[in-house]
Order: sequence, then C-alpha cells, then structure tokens
Amino acid sequence: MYNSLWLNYKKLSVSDDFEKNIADCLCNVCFVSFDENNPVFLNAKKEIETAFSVILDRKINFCSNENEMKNGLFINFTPEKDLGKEGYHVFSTDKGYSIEAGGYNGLLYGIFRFIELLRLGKLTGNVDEKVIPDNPLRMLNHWDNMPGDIERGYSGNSFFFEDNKVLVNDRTVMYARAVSSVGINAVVINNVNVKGEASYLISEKHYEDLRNLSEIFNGYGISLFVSINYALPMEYGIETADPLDERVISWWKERCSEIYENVPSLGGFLVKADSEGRPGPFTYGRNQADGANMLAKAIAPFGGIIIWRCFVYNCRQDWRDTKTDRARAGYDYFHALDGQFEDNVVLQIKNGPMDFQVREPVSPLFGGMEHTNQILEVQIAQEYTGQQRHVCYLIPWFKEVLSFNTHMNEASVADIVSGRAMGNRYAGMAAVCNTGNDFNWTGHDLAGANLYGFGKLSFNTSLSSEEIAYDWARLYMASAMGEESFKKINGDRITDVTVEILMKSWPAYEKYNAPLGIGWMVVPNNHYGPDVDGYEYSVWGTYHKADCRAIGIDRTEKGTGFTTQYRKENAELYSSADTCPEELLLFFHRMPYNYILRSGKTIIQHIYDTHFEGAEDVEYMSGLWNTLKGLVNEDVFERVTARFEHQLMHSKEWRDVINSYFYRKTLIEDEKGRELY
Ligand code: GCW
Repeated sequence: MYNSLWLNYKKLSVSDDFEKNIADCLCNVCFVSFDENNPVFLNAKKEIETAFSVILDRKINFCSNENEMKNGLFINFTPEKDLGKEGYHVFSTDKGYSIEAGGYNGLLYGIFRFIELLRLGKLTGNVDEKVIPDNPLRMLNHWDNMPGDIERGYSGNSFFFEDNKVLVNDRTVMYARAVSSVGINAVVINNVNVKGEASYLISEKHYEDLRNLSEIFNGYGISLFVSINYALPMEYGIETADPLDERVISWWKERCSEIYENVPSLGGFLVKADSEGRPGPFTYGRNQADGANMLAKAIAPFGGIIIWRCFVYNCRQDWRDTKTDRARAGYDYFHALDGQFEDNVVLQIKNGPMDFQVREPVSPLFGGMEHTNQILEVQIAQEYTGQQRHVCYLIPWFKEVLSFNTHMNEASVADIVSGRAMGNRYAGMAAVCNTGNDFNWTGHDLAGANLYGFGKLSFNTSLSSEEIAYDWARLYMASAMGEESFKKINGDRITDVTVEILMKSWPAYEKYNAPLGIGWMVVPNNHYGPDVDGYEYSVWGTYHKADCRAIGIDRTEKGTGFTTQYRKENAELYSSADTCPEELLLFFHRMPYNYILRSGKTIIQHIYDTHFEGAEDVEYMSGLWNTLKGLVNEDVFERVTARFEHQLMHSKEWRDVINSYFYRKTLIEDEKGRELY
C-alpha cells in the first residue's frame, strides 16, 4: 500500500467561474504533431486523462488536428523553438491554453506542470511560464540493498529489491510518475556500497528485470543507472582490478557490450571507489582518473557515462596528528587530475568536504576544477538531519550551497553544476534519496517536501525555497483533502502553517545540533541523537577537540591548511576569525569559549542560547501543527503528530546533552540562569 504523494488528484470545483472558464475549456485537448506511439507521449497523454477526468469531473475529448477544436488545451511539438528537449512553455491564448515542448521529456514536464497549475489555482489570468531545466542531469541515488534493506533508509524497506531480486510492479510506475513530475531524469537504484548479490546486478541473472525497469523509467523520461563494484572482474577469476591491466580492460569492454545488448537504454554506472572499505584503483598504485577512465572507455561505445564519486578519504586518523584532515581529502585526491578525465566521466561531489552535516562549508572542489564534468551530491535521506523523525526541510540549505561564489571566474556552484560555467554536457545534481516502502514513501509526511523540492530545485535552481514549499504544501497537504479543504480558508490555513513549519525546521535543527559548524556530535554509526564525544575517541578522524579552554579545528594555513584549497577570496575569508562566516567559525578555527561573536555574545553563551532556542522552536512548530487538527487528513495528522512528539523530546535531549557537556567542560554559568545539568 502506498499513497500517490503530491499526485493525489481530487475533484476541484471551487467556483462557478472555474466551472465556466476553466473546466469547460479543458475538456478539449489537442496534441499537435507528436509521434503517438512514443512511450513518453502515451504516458503524458494518460496523465492528462487521469488528472483531468478527476479534477474536472468531466469526460476529456482528445484530437490531433488543431482546426477541429475551437478552444481548449493545445499541446504542440515545437523542436524548432529554443526549448531544447526538456524545456516547456505553458501560456494562455485566446483559445484557452497552450503547452509547447521541443522534446518528449519537455512534453511530460509541461503537462505535469500544467496539472499543478490547475490544482494550485494558478490558471486564472494571464499564464506564461517557460522553463528550460538548469541542470542536464537531475538524479536520485538510492542506497537500496538487494536483500531489501536500505542504507540510511528511514522509511521502510526498498521498493526496488527484495530477497536479492529486482522488483518491478505498480509501485515502480507510481514512483516513476512522481519523480518525473518534478523533473528527475536519472535514477540509480542500488547502494554505492556494492556488496553481496548487488555485485551481480549487472549479470545475466538480473538483465531481464533491469530491462523491464528501464522501460518503465524510459516511459517517464528517466534513465536507469546502477552502482557497480569496482573490483568486479576479480569475482570472475581475474586476479587483479588494476585499471591499466589488459585483462581488466577487456573484461569490462565485454561486460559492457553484454549489458547493453540486454539493457540497451542503461544510463551508466555510479562508482564509489577507494572509500570506506570499497575497492578502487589506489590498491594498484593508480589514481582516480585511471580507474574512472578505464570504465568510461569501456562504456562509451554504448553512450553510457561513468559517475565517479569524490568521497574518497582515509577514515583512520590518530587524534594527535594535527595535519591530516578528512576535509582536505577530496581536493587532495582530485584537484591535480583536473582535465584528465574522459568526456563521459562526471565527478560527483558531496556539497561539503565532510559528510552531509547540518552545516559545512562548500567543498573546495567546486571552483577547484575547470576542465572536469561535475555533479553536486546532496542528501535528502536525513542521515544527520533527524532521520525523517525530525522535520528538516533542506531546500534552503541546498539553495545556499548553489549560490556559493566559488570565485572561479565568479561562478557559483549552480553555474558549475549546470554546465553553464564550462559548457559541459554532463553536469547536474544528485540527491541521496529519502524514500522507502512506507505507505507515505518518506516516513515523515513532511519529508515529502524534500523529495518534491529536490526535483523542482534541480530543474529550476532559481525557484525560492518558499515557493517550492508552498506548492508542495498546497498539493500534498491541502489538496489531499479534496474540494472541502481546498476551499479558500482551510486550504490557505493548511498551506500557510505547513510552509511556516518547513521554513523554520532546518534553522531549528541546526540550533540544537553541534554548534557553529563543528559537526559530528552524533552517536557513531547510526548517526542519530547526541553523543558529543562519540567520534572524539574513534579513529574516524572527525574530531572537534573540545577541552576546557577551547573548541574547533584550526584549518587555516597554520593548521591543517584546508582553507588554502579555496580560491584566494574564499581562502582569505575563511582564514581569519574576523571575517569567517560565524555559522562556520568552529569548522575553520580553534576558539576560546569567551571569544565574542558579532552578536556580542560569547561562544559559550551562544551555545546555551541556541540550544534553548532550538528546542523552543520545536515546541512552536509542534503547536502550530496541532492547530491543523480536524483540517488535514486524519492519517497524516496522526503520523506527523507522533513524529513531533518524538522530536519535542529528542530536541530537548540534544539541548541538555550539549549544554551540559559544555557547562561541565568550562564551568561557565548561563547568563540567563536556566537549568544546566
Ligand atoms: O558517511 C557515509 C554514510 C555511509 C555512506 C557513505 C557514502 C553509502 O554514513 O552510510 O555509504 O557516507 O556516502 O558513501
């Protein structure tokens, strides 16, 4: 059982005006000059039929000759216009409405958006929306394992795998519809940690299922990708995985040819190499480009691409060693290889240099490579941001990352990963996905906003977080209730409350988490809940080094030298505590607790204040949520309420554990005399 996410079409008849002017007009739909056998076309048409017949509660008449129709919705194939294959233009005309698209993906996106505009009540007045996606690749990375579990999955088990088999069923179709409705065009179905049966996902045993799955995906404009085990040839009796060894090279060539014979539309492979125990080219004294290029050459004849992750680091560090710095690793391994990768290799770079903390600086690899295809990797699976038990709307965070000026010719991260800055064909954004087989797909209903939002943002990076939140809230929370709740007052109330909660949630989470960008005060391994010294006494190398005098890591030239990996302007900005953005102060600097911040507060007082505030913010959000009782769907209300109850308790635990830790280290009292344990 599963719901239909934000595609829960309900009858809409809000006013007589709607009935007369919109509903009557939209029951005539004309598709002009499309290939009517194209699978994407068929799905697009089916979507209109499904949506309109419910929303308008009328029979829909289709035609393909525009002269046959006086007014209605005209959908035109316009490859000659500047929309590319994926852009669309929706506008009103004196005969009703038009959607123009230059390709089948554009057609699908235009139609999905048109349905949204209808449901959002935005089809009145003059409509004119032309969007060409900013990012060529808009990807979801699932960390699903073939036995059926999900690494860092917080919403049930996999709907792609069970008992080491690939699942292809009605849920697959619902998934493809939903993610393509927000513009996703590439999906990796399996975990980057490729173990057990997953090594053999690209083998005869699973080809047929992969082909069936890829056909469903293709019908929604999505390319199927798989994660592979870099050392796979060794499972087949070759004694090495050295990328320069002829036996390895020809093994991959043959395997690629076999795969493409069976799954012709495969997009390519995602690879995690030389990281956290995964094999890679380092074992053979080769570099990351050697490994990626070997695979790229093998897959190139079939049009495939290799997405190679830059999350390469040594997860062993002695605490006394003040020079080794995990933050440096990505740049240290990849920067010098700029320009050496094959054209069909794309490097996938996590937003920060560490690992999806609630706050990190942007990875210096963005702006550090001028001749390499790059994808930004973010994580909507809330591994470090409340594991979908806390509400944490991450789109504002991603917007900050995208707008970061790398000072490589003044390009922002958005400029680089869109391909605009360097004119690359392969570029884009990927999110580690937050879905599972729970009824509502994301565990926390409000986490659905991150799935919807990631797609929307990767399609159009200039949308604001609020706009995205508003549309999602309206489509999922308010319109799920059907006509009654959608009526002005309730619909607005539900939407406003939901948007307010979403927009408060990431700042609130940051407040009760580790302070000022230092990160890593979580329970090791499962990464849930506070444990200030959890990683302090592990070899993982993510130390905060808090003692009774100071806290933070000196990452300037005098320290680990991480700041020198940035372009001059950013290196200077981060090098001095006076100019360093304060939310990152302890990431870059080791500071005494009585250092005075720009707010006039000492660091220790800032820690106390933000932690009290964070927990208060949760109380406020949960109170707001309670005002929706009786207005939103009861199931949704119950599920979200239960999660807020947990978050209320857990945010207080975070507050108390962190505050008491620093109080005991420093013995400095809270100026406001609040209770410190
Ligand atoms: O930090 C780690 C996560 C791992 C994950 C890894 C990665 C898939 O805790 O669970 O492994 O990041 O991104 O590869």
